[in-house]
Amino acid sequence: MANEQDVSRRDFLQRLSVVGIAGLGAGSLVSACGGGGGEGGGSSSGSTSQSASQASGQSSGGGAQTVTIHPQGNQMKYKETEFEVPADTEIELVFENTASSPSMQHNVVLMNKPPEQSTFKEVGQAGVQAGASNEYVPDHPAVLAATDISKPGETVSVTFTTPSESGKYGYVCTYPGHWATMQGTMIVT
Ligand SMILES: [Cu+2]
Repeated sequence: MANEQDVSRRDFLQRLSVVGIAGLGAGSLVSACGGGGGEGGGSSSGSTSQSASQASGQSSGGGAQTVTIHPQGNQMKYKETEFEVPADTEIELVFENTASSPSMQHNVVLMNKPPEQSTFKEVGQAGVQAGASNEYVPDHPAVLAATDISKPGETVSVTFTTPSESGKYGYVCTYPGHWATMQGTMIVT
C-alpha cells in the first residue's frame, strides 16, 4: 500500500518534471496527502541514522577508554608489559585472569611513580603486609589505583584518571611473591 503510493508519487514527480504545468496540479495533490507520510518517513529516517552515528561517535570519544591486560600463561608475568594512554584521561583498566593454575592469583596496582625496581619492591612488600583482606593493595602514597585480586578465570577492573604529566609509570602485581617479576609500564602521552 505504502509502496504503491510511493511508486505513484514518483510517477507523478517524474511527470511533474517532464510535463511541467500539466503535472503541477497532480504534484501538489500528492504532496498534500502522500507527501505528508512520505516526507515525514524520509526525513525522520535520515535524522535517525545521523543522530545514531553522532551518538556512537560521542560515546567512543566521551566515555572511559578501556585497556585490557592479561597474565602471561601461568607465569608470574603480565602478557602486556606496557600500554599507552593519554594524560588526564579516564581509563577503565580491565584485567582478565586467563591463567589456569589455582595459585596464579593476580591484581594490577598502578603507581604514580616511574617503573623503578625500588618502587616496585616497596609497593610489593607493602602489599603483602596489607594482606588478603585488603586485596594485597597497600595504603601507600605511590598507589594511583588498583584492581582487586582475581583468581584464574576471573576478570577485575578499575576506573581511574591518568596522571596529568606525561611519562612512564609502573604497575605491579602485589599478590605475595609476584612483585619482582610481574611488572609493567604505563606510558602516559
Ligand atoms: Cu600476580
